[in-house]
Amino acid sequence: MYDFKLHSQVGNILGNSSLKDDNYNSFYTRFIANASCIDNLFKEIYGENKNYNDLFKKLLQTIHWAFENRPQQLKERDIEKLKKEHWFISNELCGMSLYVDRFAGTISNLKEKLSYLEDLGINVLHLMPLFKSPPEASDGGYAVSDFRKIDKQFGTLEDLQQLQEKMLQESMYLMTDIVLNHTSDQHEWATKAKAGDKKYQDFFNMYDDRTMPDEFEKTMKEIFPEVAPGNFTWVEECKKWAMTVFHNYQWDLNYHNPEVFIEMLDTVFFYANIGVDILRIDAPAFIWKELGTTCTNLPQAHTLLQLIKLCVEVATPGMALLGEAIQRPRQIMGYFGNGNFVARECDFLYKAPQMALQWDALATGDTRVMLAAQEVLLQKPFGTSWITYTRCHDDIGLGYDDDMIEAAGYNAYAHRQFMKDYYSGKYEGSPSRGGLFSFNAKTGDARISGSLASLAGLEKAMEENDSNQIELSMRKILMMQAFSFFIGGLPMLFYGDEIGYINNEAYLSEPEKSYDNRWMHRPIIDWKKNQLKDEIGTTENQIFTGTKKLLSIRKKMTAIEDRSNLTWITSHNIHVASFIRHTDEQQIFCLFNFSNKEAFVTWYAFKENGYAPQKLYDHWTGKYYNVGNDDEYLIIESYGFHVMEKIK
Ligand code: OTU
Repeated sequence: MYDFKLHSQVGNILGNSSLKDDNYNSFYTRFIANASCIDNLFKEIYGENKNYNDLFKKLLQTIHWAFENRPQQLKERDIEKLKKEHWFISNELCGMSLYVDRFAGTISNLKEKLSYLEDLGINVLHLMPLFKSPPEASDGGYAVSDFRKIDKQFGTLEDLQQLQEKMLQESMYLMTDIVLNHTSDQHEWATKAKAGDKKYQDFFNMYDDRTMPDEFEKTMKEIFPEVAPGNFTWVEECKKWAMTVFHNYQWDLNYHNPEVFIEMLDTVFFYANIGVDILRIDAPAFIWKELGTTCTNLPQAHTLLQLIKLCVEVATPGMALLGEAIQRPRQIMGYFGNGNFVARECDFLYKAPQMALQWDALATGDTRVMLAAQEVLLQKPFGTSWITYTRCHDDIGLGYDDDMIEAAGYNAYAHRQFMKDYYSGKYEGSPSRGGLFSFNAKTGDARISGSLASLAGLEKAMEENDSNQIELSMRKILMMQAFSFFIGGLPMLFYGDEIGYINNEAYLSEPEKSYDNRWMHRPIIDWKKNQLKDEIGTTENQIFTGTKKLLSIRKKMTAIEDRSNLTWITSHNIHVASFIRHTDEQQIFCLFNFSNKEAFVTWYAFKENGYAPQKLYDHWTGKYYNVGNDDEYLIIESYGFHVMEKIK
C-alpha cells in the first residue's frame, strides 16, 4: 500500500546511501515493501510512547545501517538464497549442534574438524553460544555479558570469520544463538543498573519491593525451581528486585522499553553480518511480561518476533530465524506466525513435542500418544520448517498435552511419573540411564537429562557387558535418529551422539556446572574414541556408519524435503509409527517399530492412502519387497525400521 509520508521518510533515510547497485535496488524494494508493516507492528507495541517518531526513525536507521554494513559477499549470497526461495528447506541439509570448547577446544581448531563433520554428512553447524559470558555464571553461554565479543576461551571474532569463510568454501551453513530474553548480571547494562543508572534499570524488570514480584509470582512458573526458585532476585547494590526467570544471574530484559528492542535488533543484525545463516533465538516465548499471566507465549512476544522477521527480510534476508520455543504443541505452532503473518515470524521451530513423543513411544512401545499430537503438528505453514532432533544440549521436557496422553488410554499424571522413572532408571527393568532435571517439589514435574546412548540403554548394556543389549541399544539409537531424519525438517544431531557417548559425571567436580545435570550429556570429545568410527566392529563404528548411511539416504530423496508432504499411515499396530513422505515423483514409506518385539504390519496399511505400491525398495536394508495381500504382513524386527521407496 503506497504511503507517501512513510515512503518519503524511507527515501530520506536512504538518500545518502553510498551504494546504488543491484543489491541496493533489491534492498530498497524490500524496504518499501515492508515499511508499512514495520510501522504498524512497531506502533502496536510502542505507539503510546511520546517519542514514537524519533524511535521509529531510529528503527529505520538501524535497518539501513545493517544493510550498509553488510559485507558484499553476504549481500550477493542473500540474492542467491532469495532466488532459491526457502533455501533452508532441503533434504540435503543436516546439522550438528556442538560446544566449540568441548568438541575442538577453540574456533580456530574447529576448522580442522570440518572434515570429520563432512564425512558424517553434516553441512549445518550450530555453534553453542560464543559470546562473552562469566565463566563462573555462564549457563553454558546463555548468560551473555557482551553480545559483541567472542568469549576469549573460544578465540576472537576474526577466528569466527575465518571459520565462516572456510565453511562457505565447503558449502556449510553457520547457526548460532542470540539470547534475546536476558543478559548476564555482569553485562554492561546490568552493571550500570546496579550502579543506580535509571536508564539501564529500565532495560530490565526492576522493583523497589516485593509488591510487583509477588503479584507476578502468582501466575508465573519456575524454570529452575531447584537452583533458582522463583522469578526474582534481590540486587543488593541498587536495593531492587530484578526479574530472573532463568538463573538468578540471568536478568530478563524489559521489552516494554523500545530502546531494548532496538538495541537487540541491532545485535541480530550484527550476527547476520558476521555471516550467520540461521539465528537461534533463545527463549522467545518469554520476551513479553504482563501481570496476571504466565509471562510466556503472549501476543506481544509474537508481534516483536514478527517485527524482527520483517526487519531481517529487509536488510539481511539470507538469515533464517529459528525460534527456540519449547512449548506444548498448541502453543508452539503460533511461533510460525498467524493471521497476516503466517510463515512471517520464525522460519524454523524446534520440533520439541515430536522429540519428546519419540522418547514417550520408546519407553512404552506404544505410538498412540505420539499420533494424538500429529493433527496439531501437521498445521505447520508451507515455507517454514522444523529442526528435528532426538537430543540437544538441554533436557527433555514432556511438553505434550494431557489430552494426547489420555487419547492413548493412559492417566496423564501416572504416565508422566512413569516416563520420569523409566528414563532416570528408577523403573524396575528400565534399560535407561538418565537424570531428573529441575524437579519441582510443588508440582512433581521434572525434565530428563541424559545422552541418546545412555537413555537408549547402551550405558547399562556396556556396564553389564551384555552383547545382546548393546546390539539392541544401538538399534534403538539408529531407529530414533532415523525417525528424526525422515519425519520432515532439518535434522540437528547433538555432537557425540554420532559416536554413542554415554553420560559423564565429570561436571560434578566443577562448581560452576555441578548444580546443572544437563552437563552429563554434554561430553568433552575424546578424539581417540571418535577415531574408532573407522574401526569395524566397534560400537563407535556401527553408530557412526549407521548414522552416516541414514543421512546419505536422506540426501538422495527429494520427497524428504519438508514441503508439508507427510501423510500418516494407519499401521493397525500400536507399536509402529508409520508415514509416507510423498511428491508426485517419489513416495517413501517410513515405518518404525518402537517395541522390543517383532511387529506385524498388514500390507493393507500400504494401500489406504492412494499410492497402492506393488513393489518397494528399502534403502536401509537394501532389499526389495513385493507388497502382499491384505491378510499378509510386513514383519519389522524389534526397534527396527524401514525406509521403503515405491518402485511400482
Ligand atoms: C534455553 O532453555 C536454553 O536452551 C537453555 O540451555 C538455557 O538454560 C535457557 O534457555 C536460558 O537461556 O525453554 O526457551 O528446561 O530447556 O529453559 C527457553 C531448561 C527454554 C531449558 C529451557 C530452554
